[in-house]
Amino acid sequence: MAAKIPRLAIMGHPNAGKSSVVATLTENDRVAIDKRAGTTTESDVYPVIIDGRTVIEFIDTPGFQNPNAILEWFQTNEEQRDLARAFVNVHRVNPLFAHDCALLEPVAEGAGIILVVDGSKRIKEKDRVEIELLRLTARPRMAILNNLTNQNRYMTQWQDALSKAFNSVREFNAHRATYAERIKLLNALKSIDQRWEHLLEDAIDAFEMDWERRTDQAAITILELLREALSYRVSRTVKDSKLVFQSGRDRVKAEIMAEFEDGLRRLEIAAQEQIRTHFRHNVWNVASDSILGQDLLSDEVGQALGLSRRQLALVGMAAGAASGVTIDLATAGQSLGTGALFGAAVGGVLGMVGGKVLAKFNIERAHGTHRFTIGPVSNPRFPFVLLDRSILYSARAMNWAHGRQAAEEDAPDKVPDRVIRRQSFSEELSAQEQRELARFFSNARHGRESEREDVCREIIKNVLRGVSLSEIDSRGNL
Ligand SMILES: Nc1nc2c(ncn2[C@@H]2O[C@H](COP(=O)(O)OP(=O)(O)OP(=O)(O)O)[C@@H](O)[C@H]2O)c(=O)[nH]1
Ligand SMILES: [Mg+2]
Repeated sequence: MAAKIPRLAIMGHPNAGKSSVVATLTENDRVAIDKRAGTTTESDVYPVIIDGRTVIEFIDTPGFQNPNAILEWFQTNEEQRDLARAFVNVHRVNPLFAHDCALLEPVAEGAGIILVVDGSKRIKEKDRVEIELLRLTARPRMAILNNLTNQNRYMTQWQDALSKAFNSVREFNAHRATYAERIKLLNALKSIDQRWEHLLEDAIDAFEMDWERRTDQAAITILELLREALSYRVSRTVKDSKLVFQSGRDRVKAEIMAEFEDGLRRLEIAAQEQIRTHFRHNVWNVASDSILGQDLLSDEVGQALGLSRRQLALVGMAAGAASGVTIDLATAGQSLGTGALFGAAVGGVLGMVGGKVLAKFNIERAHGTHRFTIGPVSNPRFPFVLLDRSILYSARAMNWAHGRQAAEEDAPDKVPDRVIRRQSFSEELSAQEQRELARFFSNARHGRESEREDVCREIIKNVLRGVSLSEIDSRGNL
């Protein structure tokens, strides 16, 4: 019985990457994938559900075990109208054919076919057998060249062999495919069966709207993170008796500083988890040499991200002049009222971003106590660094194929993991956009609502749209 929504059975050799293709297309990184052949032993349906509605279904199947036997049966029964169904009907009770029946079952029930082949290997006789038997099913069918080892030598041969037997042949790399490439594949599926055209258009529309919504959610998450991080403070009241010696004061300050920094780190991690959830990632593997793997408050991160000194100064002056608000961008952090603390107790490195202090201490005295408060962040670079890192993280979440799971590979990354960029994301913004953000940062520091917050959200959203759709070169640069 033909299903109301497009259903596609993913078929091919054991270990061709079928489950990886399913995982990537359905954005499900919990599909079982393994380097050993024979991982998938039963067919499993993976629906794509958007707004509670299933828009397309992919069926992961085990690999072919004896395609020769199936092909032989097909060839001797060619007069049958529906070979897949006839085969399953005849062999269902025969345990010797249990595997083949499990494999052909979804096709027997009307699913279209996506054949996955490893285009980096030479075509063998067995492949030709599979290609021919799938042709004989007469189902709408597409072939996917999943280039497992980046070996292009045999690609033309594959194209030739496949194009004779399939309605469409496409290259699709389960480990590298981006959102844009997934959409392209869905578009190509339209051509393999006209009856699906409208349904697939609906599905693609749903995908695109969902992506737009997720991009929006990510922008909101980033804006919220910036607001929380910039208004964050830590206070502690300490009895005067504990502060008699300078060492006691230094220790208290160092503890509060550490708590403050940890708080900022935790805010970032919480936001990252949200972003990861927006893009449905559960398995995560950030390379240790990635900017994302390093401490938010480290020199490396501070140097790699954020605005240059010059841009920062311009933004600070312009934002102050334009809004009538005195923004402490240019001068903040230079007033090292707590120089002794940073020099002696904390080692002069912690709490610095771009060579400037992260936040200032405020000390109030009353009734035999000192009340220490640190925050909000006064460092002018910090918000831009945090923004850039959030965008970097989002770019990775958006572009990391689910089928790749946590695989470690030597092949160049298509996701910005080890970004080698001439400019950071925030440096690429227009001066006007930088000023809008600077104003938002300044308001956040003072706990004020920003009137033009939606403008900032749109700025961030635009950057995210760019990193999601842009072609990424082979060095992994956006
Ligand atoms: N480098 C690379 N490896 C891939 C790609 N696609 C799949 N693999 C790897 O190939 C191996 C097999 O992938 P699976 O998706 O489990 O293959 P399968 O066809 O479902 O295998 P069975 O279920 O055993 O038939 C895994 O180690 C994958 O990580 C790819 O595009 N690039
Ligand atoms: Mg599998």
